[in-house]
Amino acid sequence: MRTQVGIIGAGPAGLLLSHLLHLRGIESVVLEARTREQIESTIRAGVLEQGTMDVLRESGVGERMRAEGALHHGIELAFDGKRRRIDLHGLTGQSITVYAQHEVIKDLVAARLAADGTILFGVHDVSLHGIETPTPSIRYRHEGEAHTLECDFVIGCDGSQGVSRAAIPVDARRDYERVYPFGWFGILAEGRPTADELIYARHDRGFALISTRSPNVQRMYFQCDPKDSLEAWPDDRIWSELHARVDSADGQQVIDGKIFQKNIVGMRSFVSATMQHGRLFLAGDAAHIVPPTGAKGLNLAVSDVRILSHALEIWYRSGNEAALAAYSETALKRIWRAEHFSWWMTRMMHRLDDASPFEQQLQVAELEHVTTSRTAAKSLAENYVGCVAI
Ligand code: RFL
Ligand code: PHB
Repeated sequence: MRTQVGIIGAGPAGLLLSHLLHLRGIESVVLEARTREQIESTIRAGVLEQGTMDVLRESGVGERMRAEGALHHGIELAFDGKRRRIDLHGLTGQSITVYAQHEVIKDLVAARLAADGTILFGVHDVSLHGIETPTPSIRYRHEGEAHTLECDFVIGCDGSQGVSRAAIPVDARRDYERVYPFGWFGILAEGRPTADELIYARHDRGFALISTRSPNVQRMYFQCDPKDSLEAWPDDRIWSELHARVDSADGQQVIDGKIFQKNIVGMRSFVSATMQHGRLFLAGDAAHIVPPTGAKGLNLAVSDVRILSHALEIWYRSGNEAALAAYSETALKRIWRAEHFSWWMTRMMHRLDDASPFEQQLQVAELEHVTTSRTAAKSLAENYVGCVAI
């Protein structure tokens, strides 16, 4: 089989890239290891920046997001028994939408299939060939048979566990990494929202986050040991931990409900630089990971493919390689900004077991500062909504 752009991975990066290329008249094929049902039901991110909403809307896949997503104009920071609001819209003129990542995936899959796009689900044994030549190819197995996809470019959108990054020789790239000694325990629960906006809570017992999915389904997380087991956390223990960490002294309480899903995720910061080698380009989690405290991962995947789709369009229209050659450098500026913000939020909000009582007081002092100084709050807000100058 032959196409113009071969894309590995049908996460938000791969699907959106395929969709944006199609709108620019460029053909692509997406190869995905999992089934359609699996990618459409995996629970992950929830917060879309204004820029992400704009791309989805402008490219014609924002209808359900607009109708079913919840527009939030602020977030709350809870610490020392109180809650303080960061007025995102008042400080930046921009807001965020809470709309689940797997709903974005459903919208993108539907758009690609409606346009007769090719997404092959359940492929395996994917390998990359000839990426240093003008005629790269991807070999894979699908429905028991071996195939080769020949293309002009290979785009690795296969997430943090994919095969694409490893195709860049080690002496041509540098990996930067930080692994955090804690994880997040995530739950989905039936019930009404605890508050109108997301609550990020710092407590001596550890971090907690109250998010939402719909008026009847709530998403909550709390800091845990990454090696903890789901069995160690019966529902009663989860609710008492969330109450202990989030309830405020003036009586505002987390609203309990029936828990129907539990998971534990580790926390890591990671950047692979470069994001390009020959005719291979990396986008999204394949190239970088942020801890979820800044809600940046999905938004970075979107900004990568937005830059890449423009650069590919220029190449196909004029043969000019300058934008493609600048892709890695252009994308990495925004990525490092998000890496710093995500690390900073993580460090400010989590219980750090190696922190001295002095450093713990510094966390509270920093929270007091970002919630009382307009300048500091504005910096947090600009980073959170994604409109910071880079
Ligand atoms: P994905 O979504 O991991 O998709 C990669 C796809 O590639 C497939 N794949 C392969 N296919 C073929 N051959 C192979 N060899 C393959 N290897 C892998 C996989 O099956 C998969 O379908 O990467 P992508 O597209 O770069 O998207 C990145 C985002 O998914 C990720 O950054 C976010 O979910 C991170 N994240 C958040 N981001 C936000 O912007 N806002 C948030 O509120 C937010 N919350 C979160 C998050 C991530 C979380 N977890 C689970 C780490 C909350 C959590 C708890
Ligand atoms: C979520 O709703 O899943 C979510 C929200 C904010 C974050 C991370 C995850 O920072």
